[in-house]
Amino acid sequence: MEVVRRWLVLLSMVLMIMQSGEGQLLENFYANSCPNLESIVRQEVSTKFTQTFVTIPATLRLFFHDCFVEGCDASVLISSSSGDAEKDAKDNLSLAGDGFDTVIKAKQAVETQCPGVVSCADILALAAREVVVLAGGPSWEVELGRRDGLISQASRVTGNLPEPEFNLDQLNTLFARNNLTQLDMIALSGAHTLGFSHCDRFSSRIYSSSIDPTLDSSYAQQLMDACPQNVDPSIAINMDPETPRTFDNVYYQNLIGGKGLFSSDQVLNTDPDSEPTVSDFATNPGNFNAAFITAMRKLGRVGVKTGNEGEIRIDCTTFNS
Ligand code: HEM
Ligand SMILES: *[C@@H]1O[C@H](CO)[C@@H](O)[C@H](O)[C@H]1NC(C)=O
Ligand SMILES: CC(=O)N[C@H]1CO[C@H](CO)[C@@H](O)[C@@H]1O
Repeated sequence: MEVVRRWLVLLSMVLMIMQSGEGQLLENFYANSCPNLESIVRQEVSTKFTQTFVTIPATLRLFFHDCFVEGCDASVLISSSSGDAEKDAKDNLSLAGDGFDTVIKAKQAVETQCPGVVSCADILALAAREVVVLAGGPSWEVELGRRDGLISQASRVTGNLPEPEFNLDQLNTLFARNNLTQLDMIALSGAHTLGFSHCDRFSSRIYSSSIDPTLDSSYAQQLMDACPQNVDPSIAINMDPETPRTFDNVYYQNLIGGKGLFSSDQVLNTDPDSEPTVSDFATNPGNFNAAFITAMRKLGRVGVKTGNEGEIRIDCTTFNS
């Protein structure tokens, strides 16, 4: 019996090592090492939110940009004195500073209780969940155990983020590279139910030789009023014209009404391949929420570093050494 018992102990140890070696994320990763982690992050995010609503869209978008460049490893948070880190890339110019500030503050609060234990990448993943909940969206369990990356370069952003002019094939190709399906991509695009866009990101739809025919005409007029030609480039408008501060499925209803702000939004309804999903999400908020949760958890697995890869950054904006 003793021999069998020893074998079982050995076997379970081997299985544990194999599991950690496989780079699996776990929901209870910090259960022993930082048991109050989730409540600390929740507290810091809600404090930041009482200061500015921008906390919500800025943090959600920051998570997406982090994951699509080098994987979800907080590479987007690095500051470089020479201005060539990931966040300095052209595609990142419009990332709102409040998303960075949210993660930096939450990390500082976490460090006081669990120094050197929790990655910035995990704090960003938790903060992204918190802001969705604060906006009235669904909640979910966040998988944890990511390590912070050691590379952050503006030049490595090129080609890894979607452009607002993308068609369905281009969107699907880019998301597939990140192990995300068309269904995931349509659900994640629902994040555009929140937040702001600068006028230049869609002005070609209203100021070319003809107005984009997939735009509802009164919405097109509204966009021209808000964004006259040669407008101050810092002007930004709501991406969801109906319920801009609520995480809901109105984004999909807008698409059906010709009120998708970017071509990459509107195409989800005009392309017959994706239209049935838009129609489903527009009428069944529960289906949208479930698909969004699945997709956010999958997004959170993209390119993650685990085990002894990368590092646990002390200051989210700089590499440890
Ligand atoms: C499907 C392809 C996507 C494209 C082409 C796209 C493009 C854009 C663009 C051009 C902006 C406006 C930025 C500005 O002018 O300030 C924006 C904003 C935003 N995007 Fe996306 N995006 C996509 C997917 C996503 C995903 C997957 C998420 C998150 C899950 C996301 C979250 C956001 C949020 C929350 C904002 C508002 C940011 C703010 O108010 O600070 N986007 N997106
Ligand atoms: C996609 O999934 C495969 C199989 O699990 C994995 O090896 C690969 O690293 C993943 N790609 C990304 C970008 O996460
Ligand atoms: C939020 C943030 O840090 N955005 C930066 C993106 O990159 C430009 C160019 O370096 C900076 O000016 C922004 O501050």
